[in-house]
Amino acid sequence: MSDTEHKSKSPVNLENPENTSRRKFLGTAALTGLAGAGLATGLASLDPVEAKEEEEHEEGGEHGKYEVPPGQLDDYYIFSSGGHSGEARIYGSPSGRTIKRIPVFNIDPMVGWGITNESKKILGTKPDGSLKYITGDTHHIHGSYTDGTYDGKYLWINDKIHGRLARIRMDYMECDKITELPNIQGFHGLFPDKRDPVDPKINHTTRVFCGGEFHIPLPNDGRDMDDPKKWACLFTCVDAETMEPRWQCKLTGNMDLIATSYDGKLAAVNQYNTEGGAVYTDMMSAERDAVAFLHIQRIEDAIKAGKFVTIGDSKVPVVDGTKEANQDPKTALILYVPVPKNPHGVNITPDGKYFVSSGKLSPTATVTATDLVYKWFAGELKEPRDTVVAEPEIGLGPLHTGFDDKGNAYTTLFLDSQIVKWNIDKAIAQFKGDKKAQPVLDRIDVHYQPGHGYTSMGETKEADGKFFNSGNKFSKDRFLPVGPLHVETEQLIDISGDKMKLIHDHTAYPEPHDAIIVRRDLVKTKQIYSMDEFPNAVKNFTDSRVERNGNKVTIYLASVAPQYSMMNFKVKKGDEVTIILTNHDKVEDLTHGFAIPKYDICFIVNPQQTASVTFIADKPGVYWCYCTHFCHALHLEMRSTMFVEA
Ligand code: K7E
Ligand code: CUA
Ligand code: CA
Repeated sequence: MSDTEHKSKSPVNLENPENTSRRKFLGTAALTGLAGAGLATGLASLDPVEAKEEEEHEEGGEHGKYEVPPGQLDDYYIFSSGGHSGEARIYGSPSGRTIKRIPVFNIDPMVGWGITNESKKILGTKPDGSLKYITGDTHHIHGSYTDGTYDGKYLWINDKIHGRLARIRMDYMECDKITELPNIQGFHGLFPDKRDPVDPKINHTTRVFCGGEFHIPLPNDGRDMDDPKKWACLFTCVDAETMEPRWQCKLTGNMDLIATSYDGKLAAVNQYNTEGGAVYTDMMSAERDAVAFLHIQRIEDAIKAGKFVTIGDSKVPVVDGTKEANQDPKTALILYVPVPKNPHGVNITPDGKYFVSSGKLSPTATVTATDLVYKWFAGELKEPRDTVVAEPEIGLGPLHTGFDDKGNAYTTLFLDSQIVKWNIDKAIAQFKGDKKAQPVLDRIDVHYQPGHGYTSMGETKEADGKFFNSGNKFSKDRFLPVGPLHVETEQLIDISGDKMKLIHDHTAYPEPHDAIIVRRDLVKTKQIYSMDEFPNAVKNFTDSRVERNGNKVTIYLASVAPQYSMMNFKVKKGDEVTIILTNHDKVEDLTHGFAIPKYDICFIVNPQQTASVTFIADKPGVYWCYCTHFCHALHLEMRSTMFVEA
């Protein structure tokens, strides 16, 4: 794209009649507020038609419906990954306001994540007590299901770097468990199942599926380093409650994204490296790669029958899902459906009938029918490709697809910088030979280079066809310049009508990938902890004390605004000090902090929460422990003193 093209898409270029969306947005509440700042002059010079439109909007016309005025709440939560920031995020939609950042694989001094003993236990430590990893790369985040829709219980999010799966409990919106997957590298796609593959009574998530993207020697202990043909990728099934890996399956080729069927029986993964290439040119050598469908029940039956191996130190059973071992459809664990080379993304339609995978290098999307996948597994189809019911041309660089409630798909086009709306039934008719069928219904420019795109409730059977969010990888001229590192653009699009309408841009600190848009009534959070959840809670103010056991000292502290329960405490140089702090305040939003200068301690305690830290008191002197989180008119006075005797 040339520079001039970018300029023509700039929001401040009011000359360009095509770019009305930003003006519409400004035309509502912002217009009055910004009048006199020079903007009003610009708007006044619009042609009469445009100006009239502005008036309509100002009178609370159609654009007013996207506004979330002060004091009102959004209709949706957006739960987003944070890329190599290692965190998860929550936005409100349609406003685009950032409401929370949830530290997961990263360190966050604001809450003390990676600093408190409680968070270190979840993150995992080395024998010396330091964190095992301090980096993470989150791409995909998905919620737990009951009866085909979100139940508001858990979110799961991946760490691509170290191959870890994290769980976030949605009542507190905090990470409560992290599992490192054995014998994989580059854990990319993840998806929870939606019901049990066998027992129809279990209609909620019990398993989370995780795809390994990078081929490695098995085990990766120094063997086979110069023989990439022996390297492989594993698919892992993790128990949703215990978070322990249940089983793994070895595939031919790698795994990118994952989607699960609504009946609990299938997991689909797209594969761009069926070649098993160790260099990029090899990964591009085959004309076709694949979308693989894993038959969950058959895999679990194979494990029950003892048809598995274990790898290295891991006790997790591994079944053989490679092509060679699965030639007979009637017993095959996996169906490999050839698709145009190096596909990206796989998503299932809200009615559960079709899986859609994007071409990435091919301008097509491939639609596979769920019922035909079962027919193949029953031995009733000749070829794996017979499960494909459509392959429409939709545009350049297709990546990810969201769905509405009317049978339409919305796919991000990375190279075209567009979202394309296309109709699945029309694509199927065209594939069958109907020359008049035109699957593509609409296109809209986004700014720029979209990765994931997702619709409101679009990954559930309750897809509502209201909004599509485009997660754009480049923002270039959309925001004030701030040096070489650009923020990402999230663009909200109204998909309720025939034509897509761009509503607004909001910023996202690099680098979100995927997200889900969840109706707010499905999310029920608690604003105050229960003190009983913390076995080490300092339950009474009068329990405050210093307890010594050899050179181990425990400080029992409580907080009530604006004071800590002990004005000071003494330890000796060389002591291993543990400070346990329980916040006794019960008032919503009344959080206290606790920082110790020179000891690198900083964390918070929310209402009724307990947190603890352990450190060696290696520096004698006077250290003011102070409250970092604004809590009271006397917040600055809220302090205690640690005396470290030489
Ligand atoms: Cu397309 Cu990691 Cu989901 Cu990024 S992946 S965009
Ligand atoms: Cu307690 Cu600030
Ligand atoms: Ca390939």
